Amino acid sequence: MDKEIKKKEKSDRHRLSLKKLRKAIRKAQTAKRYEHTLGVEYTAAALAMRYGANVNNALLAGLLHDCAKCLSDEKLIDICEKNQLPMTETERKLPFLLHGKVGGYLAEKKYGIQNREVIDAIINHTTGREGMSLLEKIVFVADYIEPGRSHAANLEELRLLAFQDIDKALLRILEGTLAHLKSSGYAIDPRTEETWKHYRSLAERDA
Ligand code: DGI
Ligand code: FE
Ligand code: FE
Repeated sequence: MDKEIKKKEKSDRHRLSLKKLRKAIRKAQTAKRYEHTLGVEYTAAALAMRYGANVNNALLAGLLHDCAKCLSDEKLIDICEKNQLPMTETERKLPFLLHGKVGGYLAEKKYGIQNREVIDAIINHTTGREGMSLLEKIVFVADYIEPGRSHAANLEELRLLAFQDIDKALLRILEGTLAHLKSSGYAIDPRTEETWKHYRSLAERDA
């Protein structure tokens, strides 16, 4: 078969599977959450174009990042216990923090994702982690700046910064999130704090 036709068929298959996945995710989420999901999907793709990451992986990770967000606390804990996914103390206290980890698990087992980078971007999208890949940073930032978000602090500035310097945007989002969590008295997952310290020290080193 002609090489070009083969290539086209391959990309069409991919588009079809994105379409099917969207349908499945729409069923698994509330209307509002699904709207946020599409916002993250397209924003992640735009950031991938800007920074030279794989656009299809960005679409997939954006689409699936909150695939476990609409599960109850009990269900999140149950999935972790039944599948030997380790839980931290903070996660037991605040089970919503598990939706990344469980989301990564479901992306692989339920939605058939095999790409490790995509799965990691889903797992780490709430707390971040030290040494994030470009795709992980993209999903983390897209989650915060997508067009449907309206209550986050300094959104306009951060939306611009995200397309100028993704590391600076990442650090600013972490700073803002931690300040908000601390002032509201919420429990903080050690990973959120570690991510912030790691990227702050990198920024200081580069200054
Ligand atoms: O699922 P989304 O709402 O789209 O976004 P997300 O997965 O980034 O979750 C956002 C919330 O998670 C946001 O309100 C900040 C919060 N968060 C992030 N790290 C921590 C945290 N909440 C607590 N209590 N502790 C953390 O360490
Ligand atoms: Fe989330
Ligand atoms: Fe989200």
